[in-house]
Amino acid sequence: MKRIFARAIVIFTLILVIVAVTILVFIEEGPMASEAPYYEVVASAVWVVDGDTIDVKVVELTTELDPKGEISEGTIERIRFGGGVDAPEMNWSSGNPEPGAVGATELIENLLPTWTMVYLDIDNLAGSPERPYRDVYGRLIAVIYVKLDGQWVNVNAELLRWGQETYPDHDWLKYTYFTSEFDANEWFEENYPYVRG
Ligand SMILES: [Ca+2]
Ligand SMILES: [Ca+2]
Repeated sequence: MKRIFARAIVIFTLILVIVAVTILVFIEEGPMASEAPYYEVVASAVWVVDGDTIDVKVVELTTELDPKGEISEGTIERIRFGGGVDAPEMNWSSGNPEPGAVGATELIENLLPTWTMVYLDIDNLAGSPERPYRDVYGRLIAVIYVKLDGQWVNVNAELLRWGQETYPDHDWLKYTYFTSEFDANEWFEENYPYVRG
């Protein structure tokens, strides 16, 4: 009787271990994890300029890009968030930021501490044939992805969602009239994978 009891405990323990391991594996690889998004440039975050602009150091081009875009490894680039999104202005010179500007900047700083690896989907429709991918200030237009605890996150979408929720008076989609590869409306679709819950 004692031996049967001991054997039952062993089997029960084994089952517990198997269940625990299964749960752990599921948490690691489970529904939280998402497939890598498409991107063309891997870079390292250097500096957050404001809620919709960051500086990065280009690490690697993962695909061939138009040489007229002049994106090359090892250079510092200023990235303007694509998809028509806009964060309020910091107004550095007057020291009088618009409502939501400081919060937006802090949101991006928290998502992208210096040297965070970022993955850029460059806006292939931005700029001109002579000077593709860039706006009139020479900034690259892109969607910025970052991997947070195994979850791929679209930083542009995070900014937009946070902004519309927290500062609804600001026009967070001010620049959708620009020709763009990206449609920010897709980032609000129910099954859109690259946003946090
Ligand atoms: Ca802005
Ligand atoms: Ca692209």
